[in-house]
Amino acid sequence: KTQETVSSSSGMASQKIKVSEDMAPGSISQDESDIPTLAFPSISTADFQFDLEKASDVIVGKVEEFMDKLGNARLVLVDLTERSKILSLVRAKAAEKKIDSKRFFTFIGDICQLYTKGGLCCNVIANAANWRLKPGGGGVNAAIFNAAGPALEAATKEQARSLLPGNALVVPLPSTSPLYSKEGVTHVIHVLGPNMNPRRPNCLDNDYVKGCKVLGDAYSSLFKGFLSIAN
Ligand code: AR6
Repeated sequence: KTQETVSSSSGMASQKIKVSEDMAPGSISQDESDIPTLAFPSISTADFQFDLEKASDVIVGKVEEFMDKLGNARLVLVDLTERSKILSLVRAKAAEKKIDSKRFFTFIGDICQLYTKGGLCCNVIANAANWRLKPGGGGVNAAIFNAAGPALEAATKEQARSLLPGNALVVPLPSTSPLYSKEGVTHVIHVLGPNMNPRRPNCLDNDYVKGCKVLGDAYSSLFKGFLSIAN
């Protein structure tokens, strides 16, 4: 196994784990797969058009708040490319605050293929959902519902039919879902963040006082939901 940890100039680690060809699936360090790990995308900052500077302050503030409640669990902020501005901002701010980079780090990759493509074991993943908790749309919501198959939609419906901004919903993933069997994901947590896009429902019209409050609430609900299944 080769493990490559790239440290940014600011010191906060961005982890990239390479899986070598001779490694059988499932053999990625037994110990690592035992560590409760939540992978989450940056809520509201793409389709919902939330300001990246402000979002990065909220993310780092909330991570800091939850750090001492985590135990041995880990939080991982994920985005698709190494050019991700939100990842750079968060890495720099987390390093400034000296947040433990073993328990919170950033990772580049598709949140639906973190284990098979990235070698990172995450038993829980978060989804930037829509208020109807429906598949489709775009971004990470479409990707997660596609990768999970119909099992996720059915399991979601059993829990709730809609979500208010600032809230999260923990959904146990049936073992028939490919996300479970291939990626080791046991739960998806849907999160509805604040919306600043006038073409989407409940637009906050640039009200960032309310927006930051709702985004903070969304991360609190997400991390609480994760801790309720991690420990
Ligand atoms: N893996 C990791 N990160 C991703 C992936 C992926 N497969 N796809 C996108 N991201 P967005 P929002 C990152 O737009 O702003 C949907 O249509 C992306 O680069 O998915 O909360 C829903 O139905 C960005 O950093 O979520 C809602 O209506 C982050 O995920 C609406 O979009 C969030 O981008 C929610 O918008």
